[in-house]
Amino acid sequence: MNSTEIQHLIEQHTSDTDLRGIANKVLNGERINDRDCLVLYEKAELGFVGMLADYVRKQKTGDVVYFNKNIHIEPSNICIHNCKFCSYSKPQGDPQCWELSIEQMLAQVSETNENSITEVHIVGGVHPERGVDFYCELLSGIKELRPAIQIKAFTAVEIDYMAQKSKISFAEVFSKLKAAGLDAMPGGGAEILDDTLRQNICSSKSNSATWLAIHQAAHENGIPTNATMLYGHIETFAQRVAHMSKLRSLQDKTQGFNAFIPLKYRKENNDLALTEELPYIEDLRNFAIARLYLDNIAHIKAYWVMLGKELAQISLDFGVNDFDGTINDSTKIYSMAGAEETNPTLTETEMIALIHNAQRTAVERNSLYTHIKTYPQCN
Ligand code: V47
Ligand code: SF4
Repeated sequence: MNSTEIQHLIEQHTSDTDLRGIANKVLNGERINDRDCLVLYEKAELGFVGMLADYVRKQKTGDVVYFNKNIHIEPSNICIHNCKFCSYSKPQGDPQCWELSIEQMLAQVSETNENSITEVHIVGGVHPERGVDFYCELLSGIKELRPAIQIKAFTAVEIDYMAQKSKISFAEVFSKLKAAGLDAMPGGGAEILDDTLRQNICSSKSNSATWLAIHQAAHENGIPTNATMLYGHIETFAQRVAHMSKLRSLQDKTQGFNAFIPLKYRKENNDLALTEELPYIEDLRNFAIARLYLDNIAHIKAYWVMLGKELAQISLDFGVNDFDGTINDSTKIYSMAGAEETNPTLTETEMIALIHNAQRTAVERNSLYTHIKTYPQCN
């Protein structure tokens, strides 16, 4: 639909003046403010935000849906923190904990066929005995084995611990990791950037200002990053808006965020012990509202492993333009929390079919969003 058709529909079906005003802003290419965003969360129906988000997505990135070919390496699930929503971390000595040696992790990379992946994604628990030198050895080992592979690694929480353990600044941590082969950073550890809420759900880990300072330092040192938002637990709509507002302000300064990734809280095996998960309609509304508010972040990513393939495919009509990677059954973070995909893997052909079946063009990208190959739909 073009903007005139959308305008016409809204005039016919929406009497709420706040919602009409927000739609006008979006269709005129104006930025919506925090109050507008809260109004959308509180009042807007899925069809309303979906139609607008689809329009904005088309303007920004056209019909392209990005994916990449990657594996995840999870070095250890031993963690000094004890976040209530985490189903993954275990204390040292627990029968369910693991810690992989550098040799074991390099073997995971060697097992992939040459040229079958372009990215290794590395995230794990904050292991008390592992610091920046250990991780530098891992990164340089991967680059020695496969120089063309890009490495997207470490949440801000892991970077915070590396800096504390070695008593160096975030910039110094990035300089070492970059020299060893770090290309980009994932968006984990953000949860909700509200310190009162963090005290309740993840009290010991990096606070909001630290998370933001680490991403700013990454951007200033030439490392692009992603940003996540863990939603659907005990946060309010206002806290979601404030979270995205902090990300939007930082992005105005640095332009260093590549993608925003809403992560739906999954309830199995964790101490938050909520009995309900959000209905799908709320996941879709959340994607759409994020697309409307985060006007300066190019990509909205649906992490299909957590959402399931079908919901991820539907999300393409609600502002999403990125599907993350093929993953190859290499992550446990979500399966342990009750995610849809218990053995997540998609072949390249399946990924392309998922995108084509949603009438979109599939584009393989690398970690920095450089196009590798376009797969147009064959009608
Ligand atoms: O920070 C932990 C989340 C994150 C649960 O940047 C949970 O490309 C839902 O950040 N229910 C780590 N979520 C994973 C992550 C990520 C994943 C994929 C791609 C990228 C990227 C980043 O997982 C944590 C936390 O927010 N998480 N427990 C749970 N029960
Ligand atoms: Fe540790 Fe991350 Fe789990 Fe928190 S979410 S306990 S930081 S692994």
